[in-house]
Amino acid sequence: MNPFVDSTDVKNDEESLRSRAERDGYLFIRDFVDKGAVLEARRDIAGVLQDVGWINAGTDPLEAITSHPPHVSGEPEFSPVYDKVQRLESFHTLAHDAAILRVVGHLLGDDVLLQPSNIARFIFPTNLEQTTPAHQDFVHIQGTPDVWTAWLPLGDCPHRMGGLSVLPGSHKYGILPVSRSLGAGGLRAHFDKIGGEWVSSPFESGDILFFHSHTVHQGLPNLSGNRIRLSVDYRYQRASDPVMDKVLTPHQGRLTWEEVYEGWKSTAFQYHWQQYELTPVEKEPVEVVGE
Ligand SMILES: O=C(O)CCC(=O)C(=O)O
Repeated sequence: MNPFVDSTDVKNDEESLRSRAERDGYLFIRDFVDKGAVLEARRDIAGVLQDVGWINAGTDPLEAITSHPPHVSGEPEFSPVYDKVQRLESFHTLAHDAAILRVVGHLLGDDVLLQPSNIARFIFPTNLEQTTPAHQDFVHIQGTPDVWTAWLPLGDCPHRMGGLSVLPGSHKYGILPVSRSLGAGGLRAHFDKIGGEWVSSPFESGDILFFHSHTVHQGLPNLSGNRIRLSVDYRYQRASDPVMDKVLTPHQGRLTWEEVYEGWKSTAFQYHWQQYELTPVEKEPVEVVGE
């Protein structure tokens, strides 16, 4: 697979970042996010996964070695574990990384809202048919098309661990039809009318991928054999644009923010969206091909 266009050389050049984002629908920047904060989130999430036996006992949790049967989002066993991760301060704090906010500020202007519903992923190295299908985030998050997702692995993510790939320029084709699929989100975009080649690159800790809500992207299979891939995805939009009400709750909607914030050391980022007068909108039904 061809590599991402690497925008590390223009990471401080607002004009170039905007024109590349407009041209390709994504930006890939190396060595960008505070690695200490990435490591802290990895350590905390891996700690939760080792406590529940998903990462092997007696191994270094940071290695995320597993011989546990795979779990995927949506299964009853997954939810309580996911909710423990949703309570982690380090996981939510990373979304406020100053470098990330600078780039999304360049792309969106100065009233940037981090959608509170931050997402963590733990992708097992088995049941590869559950790899995230090609999709556009807008179908799931709605509100406004002007949303940029920041996807970053928590730690190195060489090709054998998969990662994320994008179809460059695909954000210019509007919303594509979808049908049911396995994998995160459960909907696969029909992107056949879009030409071009998928791109991806191995990630190292601190590297980041930004993409537009209409950009078609997909997970790559975790072929590592015995390691869980840990990643996070955070979404940013203008506070003055409509925001879908569901993204204002903790992801998957089971916890309250009071429960999430219990035991946090700092209040600095709690209820951060309440500084804005938001315009929440309800989710529109999604039309699914074949139903
Ligand atoms: O990490 C994954 O497998 C999927 C991530 C994704 O699709 C997203 O961030 O929108």
